[in-house]
Order: sequence, then structure tokens, then C-alpha cells
Amino acid sequence: MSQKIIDLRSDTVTTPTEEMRQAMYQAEVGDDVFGEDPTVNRLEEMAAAMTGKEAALLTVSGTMSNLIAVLSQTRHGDEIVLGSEAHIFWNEVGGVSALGGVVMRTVVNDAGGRMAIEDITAAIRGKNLHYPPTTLVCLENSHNRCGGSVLTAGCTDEVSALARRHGLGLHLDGARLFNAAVALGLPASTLATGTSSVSFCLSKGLSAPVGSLLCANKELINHARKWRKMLGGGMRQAGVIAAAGIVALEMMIPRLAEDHQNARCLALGLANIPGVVVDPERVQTNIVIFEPPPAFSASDFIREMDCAGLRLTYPGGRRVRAVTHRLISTEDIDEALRRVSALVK
Ligand code: TLP
Repeated sequence: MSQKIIDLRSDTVTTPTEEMRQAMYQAEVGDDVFGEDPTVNRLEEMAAAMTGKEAALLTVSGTMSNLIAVLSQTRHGDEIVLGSEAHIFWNEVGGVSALGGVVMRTVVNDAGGRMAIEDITAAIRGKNLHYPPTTLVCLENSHNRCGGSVLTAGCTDEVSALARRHGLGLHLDGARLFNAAVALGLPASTLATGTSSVSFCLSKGLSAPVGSLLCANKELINHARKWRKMLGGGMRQAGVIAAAGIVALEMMIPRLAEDHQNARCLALGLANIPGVVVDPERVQTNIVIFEPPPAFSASDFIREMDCAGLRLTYPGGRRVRAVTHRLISTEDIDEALRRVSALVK
């Protein structure tokens, strides 16, 4: 009998729910490049309201939202300040540099995904003929490579006050903003206060098939719309996609707490397996980063687990990443732990 594959590679593997498929089938659509898709317009209004911004723009991915956010708030040759573990820095193909001519200046992220205020301050360039101008700071919440850790509203406020003092924009990569909001018991808008732009994804824990929203003031979103068009991201009857996104925002947010609970159980179970290094107390949302026992390199461990029907990813070094999501049950977590124990023995 073939065993069930337990896929913990990412919450991006979630498939649309029955309600989303129905909504997509029935979606009222129009040409969104003319601003005439009522379903897209509704999704963008919802996204803006939920993040406390004036307007929003539907894009195809988190990568595109982040790229457009940076392009809309910088000029060719500017410098942006972001965390050493930022997704924009590691996982977005260097798009802001390749396409925007923007230099990325990194500041150390601590284990909680934070950057020290003194470090950000030191990274902001003074006015000098030789320097590229610093124009934007970027934060990430929840923080992917820092184990899904969450930034408190206070933490973001401090950075936003600093950015304001220096006349800089502040972009929040909130690909998993609603995971952070659920973990902290706060509205997403509170976590986006003081930012000049915020992006979030529909296609991760919220289970929609595709899409991300960039939210900001009207002027910035008008500018962003132009960048999206230039990047080839102007979509036509995109209401088919937006319909699933509306269901995601209406129905899928509270259940993220289950994913967080499962991630915590996974981390607690892993901590009991000899040689595995993990701190369950640091698991705040749906991401667990751990080290396999010393006998395995991270890539060997992932390969062996893959053969045992447990899928994981490799963020680098000795680290292994597991992400919980809607298609993973408590029983799957127990079974995943049994499979890890069996390999380690
Ligand atoms: N992250 C993916 C991979 O790229 C690593 C994942 O599986 O976690 N910001 C953050 C914080 C992200 O984690 C991601 C996706 C993105 C942006 C980009 O979103 P997409 O994949 O929609 O371009």
C-alpha cells in the first residue's frame, strides 16, 4: 500500500477550497486593465480596508508585489535597507536590483526577524556626493527565514518613526501578515500602521490559488498600477482569481490558528527526538525551522525524508524547514513525527 505523502514544503501547496471553486465559477468579471472587473475592484477595496490603507492592487505573486512596492518608492540607483534574512534579499531573484537598479543594504536580522534600530540608523546614508541615496526600509511579518516569527506592532512603530524622521518609505512584506495577526490577536491593519506600503499573499495559508495584494495610499497605488502594467502584470478578467481571494479573506483567516497549533506540536515532537535541534518556544506561527541530528546533513535528511513520504525544504546551512497548512491535520503531524523518529533510529 502506498503511503500518504505529507507535504510540509510550504503553505503555497494548498489548493482552493470548494467555496473558492464555486466563487470562481460564478465570478462576475470585466476587463481589469480598464478598471472594469467588479470582483477585482471588490477584492482591492477589501484588502485596503483590512490593512488600513486607502487603496490596493492585485498582483500575481508576493514577489511581484514586493518588486512593485520597491519600484514605486525608489529611483534607479537608490539604496534600500532590509534584513539580512529578508525574502526580498534571498528569494526574489535580485529583481529590485536587476529591474530597478536598486542597491540592497542588509542589516542583521535577529532570531525574531527584527533589526536593531541602531543598525538601521547606521545603514541610512547621510548626504554625500559619493553615496547612493537611501529611500526605503523593508520589514517582513511574519518572518519566513526567521522561523515564522512575528514582529509586534510596537516594533514596526519604532522602525516607522525612524523612517519618517529620515524621510524614507517603509514597506512591509506581509506575505503571511494574517498569520502574524492571528498569532498576536490583532487586526492586520494594526500591524501595518505607519508603513507606506504593505503586501500580503492570498496563495499561502489562505489557500487561494494565486494572487497577492499591495496596499498603500491612492497616489502610490496609481503609480504601482503603472509599474504592474510595465512588468506585464496587467490582467484582464482577473475576477476569476479575485473571487477566490475574496473567499480567502472572508473565510480562511481564523483557521490559521490551527496551522500554528500544528506547527507547535510538530516542534514539541521534534524536540523529543534525540539529536534534533529545535526550540518549540520560538514557533509563533506555521513555520518550524530545525536542525537534523549531526549524523545527517540537511540535504541528506531532506532526501531521506522525501523517500519516506515526508516533504521538507532547505533554507540553507544545517537548517530544515517545515510549514503547516490547511491540508495538514493533527494526525499528519503525528505521522510525520513517527517517520522522522524511524529515520533517526
Ligand atoms: N516564499 C516561498 C518561497 O519563495 C521560499 C515559501 O515557500 O515560503 N515574501 C515572503 C516572506 C515569502 O515567504 C514569499 C514566498 C514571498 C514573499 C513571495 O511570494 P510568491 O511565492 O507569491 O512570489
